[in-house]
Amino acid sequence: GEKSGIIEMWAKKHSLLFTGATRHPFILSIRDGSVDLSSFKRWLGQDYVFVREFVPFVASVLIKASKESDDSNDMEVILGGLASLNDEIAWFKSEASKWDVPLSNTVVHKANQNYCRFLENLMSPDVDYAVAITTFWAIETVYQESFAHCLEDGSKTPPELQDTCQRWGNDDFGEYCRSLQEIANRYLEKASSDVLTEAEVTFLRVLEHEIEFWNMSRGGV
Ligand code: HMH
Repeated sequence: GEKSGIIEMWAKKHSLLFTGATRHPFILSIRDGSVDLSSFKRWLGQDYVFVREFVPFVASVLIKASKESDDSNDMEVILGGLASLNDEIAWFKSEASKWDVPLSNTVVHKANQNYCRFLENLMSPDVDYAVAITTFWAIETVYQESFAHCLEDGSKTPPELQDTCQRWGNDDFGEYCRSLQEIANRYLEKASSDVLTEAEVTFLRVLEHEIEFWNMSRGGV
């Protein structure tokens, strides 16, 4: 059966916040079909900005992996993640033109700015690989679990939003998230207690930023 690692333990320990990020009212509104399309468009424009900031963060994780990793397959997993971000940026451009969402001169909302600043701080070479890979896992997993929920049997996701949900909710993306989880667990297991504390706190910060991002998309401040 599945071996339970530190990541699974933290997800259980902080299940209230984890569920807050992966079952947010914005996601539930996509799933039940009641989503306000102006909210969806706001999310689309803001997430494009976020993803462009996410690329250098993932590149910094790749650099850490290349220096510290004892398993050459880690690099392939992260490199695959970077490659799919290349597709993702192209997808955002075509999706935005479909929805008439301008991608230039986007006013970046406060929650998005805060999230991007948080990522920027984590790009420092001083940040431990275990912390960085845990962060990367958490960011991808929130989207995977959120959008997969909108594709489950019984969901009433509007057809025009299916493609968005598929992008992060598909099984291959789920498999990729499990690979990141396996890498994170492996490094957390050999981390010092200080690094473990830092990784756990950073995981919680990701969940909070994700909730704020959904709140912003839904039309909060
Ligand atoms: C805010 N979190 C946010 N945007 C994303 N695209 C992802 C996670 C997953 O890549």
